Amino acid sequence: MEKLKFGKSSGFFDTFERRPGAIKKNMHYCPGCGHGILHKLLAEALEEMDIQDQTVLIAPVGCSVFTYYYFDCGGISVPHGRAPAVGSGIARANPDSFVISYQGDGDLGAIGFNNFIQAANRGENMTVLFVNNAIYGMTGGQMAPTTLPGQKTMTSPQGRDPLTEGYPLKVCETVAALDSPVYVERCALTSYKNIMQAKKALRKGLENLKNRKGFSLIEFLSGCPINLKMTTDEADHFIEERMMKYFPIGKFKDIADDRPAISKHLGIFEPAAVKRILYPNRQSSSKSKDFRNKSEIFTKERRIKCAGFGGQGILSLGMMIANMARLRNFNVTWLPSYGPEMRGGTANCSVVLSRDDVGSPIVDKDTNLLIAMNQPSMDKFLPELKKNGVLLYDSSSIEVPNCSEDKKVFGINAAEIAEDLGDHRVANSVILGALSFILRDYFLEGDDKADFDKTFEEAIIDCFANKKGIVDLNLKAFYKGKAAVETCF
Ligand SMILES: Cc1ncc(C[n+]2csc(CCOP(=O)(O)OP(=O)(O)O)c2C)c(N)n1
Ligand code: SF4
Ligand SMILES: [Mg+2]
Repeated sequence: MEKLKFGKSSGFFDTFERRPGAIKKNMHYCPGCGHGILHKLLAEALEEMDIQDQTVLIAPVGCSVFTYYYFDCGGISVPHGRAPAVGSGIARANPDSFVISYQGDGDLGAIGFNNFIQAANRGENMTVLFVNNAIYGMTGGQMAPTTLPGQKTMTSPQGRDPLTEGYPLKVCETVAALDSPVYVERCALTSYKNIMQAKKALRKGLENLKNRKGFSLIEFLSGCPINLKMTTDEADHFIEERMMKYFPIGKFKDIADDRPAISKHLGIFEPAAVKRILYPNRQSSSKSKDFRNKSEIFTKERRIKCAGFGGQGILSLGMMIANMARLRNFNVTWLPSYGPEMRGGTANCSVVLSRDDVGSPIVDKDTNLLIAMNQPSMDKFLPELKKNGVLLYDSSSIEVPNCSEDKKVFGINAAEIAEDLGDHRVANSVILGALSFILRDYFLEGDDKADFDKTFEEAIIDCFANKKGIVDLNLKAFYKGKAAVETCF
């Protein structure tokens, strides 16, 4: 008899501090969502098998993208469909780790199918947890590779027509036909009996990881009541009466006991060469390693957020600022955010520079400098600007912000200046020019005033080192930006 548990498993964090906003105790899943049930099973298994410290849980895009909010184990978020590729790297570079790839049907069956099937065929030491809810949940209910014939979705309003869209992808059946995988089972997250079977299958998949048996796949037929426009009971009924007919539950393959523990060849691994490629030593040409800018402003950690639309060069803008800091011997982090949740919206990056170690690369409150290049970014990030913080924005497209007196606010028509220079993509360098002027006039002291123009120039040249053709245009944009802001203030 299974022991009933009411407490929260220590496979989860006590409170979900990584979750933004005020709610720190509950998950973000809708009522009746299969992800919530599977999360509970997984957290309990991690705790009971005592494998939290070695487990790396990889979550790509989909409703389960935020697993790192919840599980107290290693976690990596990866681009859509790429978990089996990243997992292969981890499993090979660190064979002591237990790699779990947690994927939805859109992620695994559509954009990521080749990554998935190749990892299965190579027999990587990983266990894939495949949540099949027959729909793209996160994006609002589009047809997935596993959507049933006749099933209505946003993108199949007349019902999936197999003659046009093909038949649903039978993932377990396909993987079971390969030689490498050792364990393949399909379960359903519906009745108590089915959930207990899912629990057993999950344990088996994790045991296989522990024993290095290679590739295991467990599929979980799962409810997405909100997108199916059903109650939770109706969604369970849909799984049991319709999905299970097409996707029968049961074990498709279990040959783990007959397989020896695998040991993959590591290949030639030269840590020094990897370091050289990833972190080329680009020391400042004009300053020694001991050089320190003396201005007061640099005595504290500085937290910068650059934000705008994708395609506006936001990430390069942050990179240029980070480079500038590196060239003057600051410790610096640059963290891009592409917004996995949806297309469009804001792209942003966080830059933190400090003379001491940087504690966290995330800038989500207490921003010292906000550079906003579109209205949504301004609306979203202005509340995070600290007292006495500096706001620099592109006045070509953003309304004059309504912010408290304690902020220093600078607007520059960066997009228009960039257009006049013949390339809208250099608006980021125009902004950088404005920033250089603002720093020099308001925050730098003594020799630093002259040094900083030089630093910005070096940073631009460094940033575009591989695209020499556009260095001159960006330098021109930089000086235009500087001149423009000089005449305004
Ligand atoms: C490269 C890329 N393409 C498309 C998207 C949009 N997108 C986000 S989630 C998703 C589908 C997720 O469906 P599924 O894997 O079934 O997960 P579920 O939310 O149903 O659990 C898509 C297409 C994206 N974020 N990135
Ligand atoms: S949209 Fe569907 S898959 Fe996503 S959390 Fe809600 S029920 Fe779960
Ligand atoms: Mg799905």
